[in-house]
Amino acid sequence: MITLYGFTPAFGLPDPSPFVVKVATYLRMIEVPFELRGGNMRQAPKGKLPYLEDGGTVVADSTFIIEYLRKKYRDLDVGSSAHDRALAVACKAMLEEHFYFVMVMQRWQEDAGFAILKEGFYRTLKQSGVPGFAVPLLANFIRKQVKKTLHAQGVGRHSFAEAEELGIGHLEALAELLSDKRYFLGDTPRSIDATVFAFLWLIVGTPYEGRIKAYVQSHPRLVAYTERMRAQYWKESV
Ligand SMILES: N[C@@H](CCC(=O)N[C@@H](CS)C(=O)NCC(=O)O)C(=O)O
Repeated sequence: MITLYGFTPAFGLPDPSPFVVKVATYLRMIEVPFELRGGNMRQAPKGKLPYLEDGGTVVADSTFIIEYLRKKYRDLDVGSSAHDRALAVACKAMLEEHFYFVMVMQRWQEDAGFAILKEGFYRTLKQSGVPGFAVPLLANFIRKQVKKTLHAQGVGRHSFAEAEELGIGHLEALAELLSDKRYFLGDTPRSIDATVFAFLWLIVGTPYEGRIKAYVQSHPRLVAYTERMRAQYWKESV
């Protein structure tokens, strides 16, 4: 049985990380059974979650995990055109390497976002054996580290209003590319749908309010796509 190591379920979603939800969704799309477990970042081969264990094989990073699953189990991209593949690569990079950091900024750097994140994060730290008195200290230390990462990446140097503006630009592009198609690339579900869906689900399904969420909610195509994917692959959450 495959084990996917992520964080812990939050806000009625299987995981608060888009990368974990993406892999879990791909596994559901190809109908391969797996167990989703809380992982330890210190044991993660690349110090990040998710990673996956399949028999003796350990694969880290959601992109390499999906590559592995495509090769070993089922490749949802068979038969897609070179143009569609290029579109998928561009869209994935936009969401994972740019938009993601706007989400991180909202959750970790913004006080309102951190107040929401803190509750689940404290619980996770306690469950992993951190003594009660040290939990807020460690949480603040990690928050500082995340802020440093955001600064180094660049998005953390903007005001949050500017970052939201960038994020909305990404979502506008996404809505335009999705258009009124059933799946991101047409009538057939492809691996890129796991990424697109994971990000949209986390935006609409978590209590981080603001212009990003309002933008998605005001776009019937984005909402309908998210609901469709959820009804198809995460029935129990509907
Ligand atoms: N490129 C990685 C990104 C995964 C990632 O950024 N995971 C975050 C949680 S959403 C993490 O584990 N961060 C811990 C850290 O940066 O120390 C993937 O696709 O799996």
